[in-house]
Amino acid sequence: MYQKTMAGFFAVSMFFLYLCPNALPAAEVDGDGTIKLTGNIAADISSQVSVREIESIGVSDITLYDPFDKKNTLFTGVWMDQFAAHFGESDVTQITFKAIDGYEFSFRQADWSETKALIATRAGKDYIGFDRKGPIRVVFPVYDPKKSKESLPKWIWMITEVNFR
Ligand SMILES: Nc1nc2c(c(=O)[nH]1)N[C@H]1C(S)=C(S)[C@@H](COP(=O)(O)O)O[C@H]1N2
Ligand SMILES: [Mo]
Repeated sequence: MYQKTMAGFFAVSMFFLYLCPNALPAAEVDGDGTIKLTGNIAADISSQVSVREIESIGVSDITLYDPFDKKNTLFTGVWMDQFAAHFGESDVTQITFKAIDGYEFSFRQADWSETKALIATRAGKDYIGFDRKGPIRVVFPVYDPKKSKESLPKWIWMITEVNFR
């Protein structure tokens, strides 16, 4: 009887979660997740860097419009130009971000020196897991919906590797 009740409870719970997956809280993550750095990385930098180490170069808190969530969100992260200067060799002209789903996006030096791009390590003050487009993602303080076709592909998320050239 007890077992039958428990099995029934389990089945109902699973069905509920199937109907509303958002009832599950987002996975808890800390800043210990690591990103692989490849290519022309600076001499004193190791090929595996944690999200916390990325933040150690100095973070900014920026509230910006997230065109995917369609709402304003507080992001914390480092500016791409500072990221390039710290982790890349001094003559780096291109940075390629690679995501866990195989998506890649390359930025040229003009992209990060002329346009402000934030490498976000947190959203709403919390570290972000893959389920929230982390562990790091690229976001932009200025979003122009009229130029969405060129700009949206730059919003790469679920980044696991950064290559410097
Ligand atoms: N990791 C990852 N980031 C990504 C993508 C992706 O497939 N994977 N797609 C890019 C592209 S081409 C666009 S237009 C936007 C929006 O993708 P979506 O319309 O599939 O949500 O996210 C960008 N960032
Ligand atoms: Mo796209």
